[in-house]
Amino acid sequence: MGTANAENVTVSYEVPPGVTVVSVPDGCVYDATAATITCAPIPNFGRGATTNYNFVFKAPDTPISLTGVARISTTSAEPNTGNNSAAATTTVAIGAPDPNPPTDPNTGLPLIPLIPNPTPNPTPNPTPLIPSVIGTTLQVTPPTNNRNGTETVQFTVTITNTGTQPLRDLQAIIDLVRTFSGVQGFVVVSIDSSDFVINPAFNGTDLQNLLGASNVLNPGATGRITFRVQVTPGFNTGPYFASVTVQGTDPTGTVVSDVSTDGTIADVNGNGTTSDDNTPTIIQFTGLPNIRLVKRMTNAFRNGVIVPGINFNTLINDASDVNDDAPGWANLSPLGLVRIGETGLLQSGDQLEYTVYFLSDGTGNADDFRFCDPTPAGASFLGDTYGAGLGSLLRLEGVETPQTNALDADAGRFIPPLTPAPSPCPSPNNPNGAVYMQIPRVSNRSPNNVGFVRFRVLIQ
Ligand SMILES: [Ca+2]
Ligand SMILES: [Ca+2]
Ligand SMILES: [Ca+2]
Ligand SMILES: [Ca+2]
Repeated sequence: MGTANAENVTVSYEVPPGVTVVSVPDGCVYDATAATITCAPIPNFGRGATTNYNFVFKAPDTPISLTGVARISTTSAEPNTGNNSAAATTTVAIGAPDPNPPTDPNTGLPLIPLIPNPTPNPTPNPTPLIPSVIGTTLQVTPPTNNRNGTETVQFTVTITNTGTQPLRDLQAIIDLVRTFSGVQGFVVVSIDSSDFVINPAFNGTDLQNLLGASNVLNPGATGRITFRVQVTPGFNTGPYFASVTVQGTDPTGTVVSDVSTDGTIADVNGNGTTSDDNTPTIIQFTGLPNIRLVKRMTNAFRNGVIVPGINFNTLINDASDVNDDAPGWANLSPLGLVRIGETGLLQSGDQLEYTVYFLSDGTGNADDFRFCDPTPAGASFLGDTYGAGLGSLLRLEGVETPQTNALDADAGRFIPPLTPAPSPCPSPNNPNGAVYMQIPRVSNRSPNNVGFVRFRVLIQ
């Protein structure tokens, strides 16, 4: 660190994966998300001076090699800034025989020194280290779909002091940018608590503290914070994973913290500590469905053979229709004719094949997809085109399946003329009959977001 005093000396420690942080000394804060402990800067650190920090960790039950990295840096203004930071790596083999392991006198837990110090430290540690005494849970409601591209999700944070001492400077922190990485946008619309002073400026982005200053949580007490976020998920409907980090300071100055776990019980596994119950809370948006239909004539038959002179293998972009040239048709071109121009090409007794293409291109799946196509006047539905009693063909998720005309287990049916036809059929009187499909879900994800319904009519 050079020859002069060092200013603003900052110490941080990268916690090894797998361990549970039990406590950190006064002035240091554990960020569970970053798995890093950061201590308050020392304004002026004299040349030749030493200090040490003790962190208490609980090792996993199974043998493991734990590697932690301590870093120290200074912002001193001096010519040679290349020596203003340093790092030290320590590796501890958990489970290896150690005849004389260093332990904390209060907790009996092993101590991991921040910086290996070959000389005995003459200064006794003045701060007794105590186990964590805070626990938190996070619940969310299923998002409310506002049907305008946004969905509102309500979070409830519950914080409990399970220890025997009051916790001051209580805080709860959530990074919504990280939580909702991938959405088009979000905005915090409310934050409330009947137990704590909240931070009304909380926005989840640059202001991530849910609580205001000077909140105290007494031993055995529980408090809640509720906030609502309006999210514009776009096509990334989730799942998303949310966690809140809470912390408080006990009367000795020790900062204790906990990462939330899903649900309402902070110590899910009932082992007396909350630091090993950190299951993220899952948020799944639904998005908005959107369906496009394009109907085309795709073949014509006379006496069992194709009527010559008509090219159905054509892709037509109807200028009056915005649906037939949507980008989602890339996986299934809606080939066929909108109209047959030359009169006399088709005649009474010919069979005309229709194909109604469908595309699901909303931000959410199209659930309970219902399709109705009434038979046009001057024509009659042919009920055995794809086999006896199989009058229509459904292409769904790349598979073409003939559909029975009956109302049964498959998706399709033919509703005979003058039999009442349900929505979305335009006329309940159903004068000429109608092809009807009911599909539980049409995915909005390629390639399963396209398909068609095909059938033939007899020209009268
Ligand atoms: Ca926890
Ligand atoms: Ca536990
Ligand atoms: Ca068009
Ligand atoms: Ca059927």
